[in-house]
Amino acid sequence: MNFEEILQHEIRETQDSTVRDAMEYSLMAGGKRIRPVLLYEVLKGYGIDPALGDHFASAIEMIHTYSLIHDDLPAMDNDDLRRGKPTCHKQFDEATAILAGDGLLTYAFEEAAKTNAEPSLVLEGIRILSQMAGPEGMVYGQCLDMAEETGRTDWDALKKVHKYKTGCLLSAPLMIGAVLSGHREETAAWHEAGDLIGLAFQVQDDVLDATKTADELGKSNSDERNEKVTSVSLMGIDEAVKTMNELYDLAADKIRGFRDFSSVSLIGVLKGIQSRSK
Ligand code: GRG
Repeated sequence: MNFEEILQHEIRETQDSTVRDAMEYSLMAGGKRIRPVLLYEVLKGYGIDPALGDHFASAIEMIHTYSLIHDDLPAMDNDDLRRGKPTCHKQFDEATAILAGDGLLTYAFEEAAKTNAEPSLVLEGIRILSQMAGPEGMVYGQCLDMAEETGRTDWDALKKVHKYKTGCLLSAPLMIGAVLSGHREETAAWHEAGDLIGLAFQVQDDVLDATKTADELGKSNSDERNEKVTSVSLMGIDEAVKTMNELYDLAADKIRGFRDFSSVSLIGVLKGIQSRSK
């Protein structure tokens, strides 16, 4: 089964319900699957069969999708368009979208626990996933972003928001890949690589938001509507593009430095992300 088939199969294991329809609707709406790809690439780089990461890759994509569903809700960014389709609460209703997010978040941990590896490695992977997604990670970033005083005031504050809100869930697959490959001692360094990728990815998102239409991106630009400070509004488009490229280069340098790791393929993927158009 390819990754799309795995995701669809796993979500259909849950009870037949409107919430399952909503989870499946958002999960299978055509995301770029960057986080799963990062996990598979770390396993491959360490010479491990990527199939070992199937359940964690699915879990991370479920958590990512939950975060998008909840972020789009009227109480948060109030967006109508996601992955080129009506957002979950527009397609279904608000209560169903809240439950779909809750369902994806919870089911993700059952999914991760199915991993057929040494139990202590699976447990450490689950701990990392929880830490990166929860109130020490992505949820903290979202909280910083929502608060006037801790939100996007200047570049340092913006970097902090992105480190948690975006970086943590991009670090998780890298760190979990290292753990499942038996390189637990490298998780802190992979976290640093993920932070760099996260910041680069977010600056790139700001550049794309400033230069492309909602139709081209398949999502609405709520930062502009909500008058949020972004890297482009702070430093201008040319400087933002320069910063983004520098950050991707720093991430690639960091990845080249890992011992016993064949970095060519992951760096190729990183170059692909750097040249993305949505
Ligand atoms: C609701 C707890 C909670 C957190 C929400 C993910 C998030 C935090 C907010 C979404 C808005 C945003 C700009 C997040 C930054 C991360 C980001 C750029 C997400 C989009 O990721 P892609 O481009 O999306 O990988 P696809 O659709 O391709 O999977």
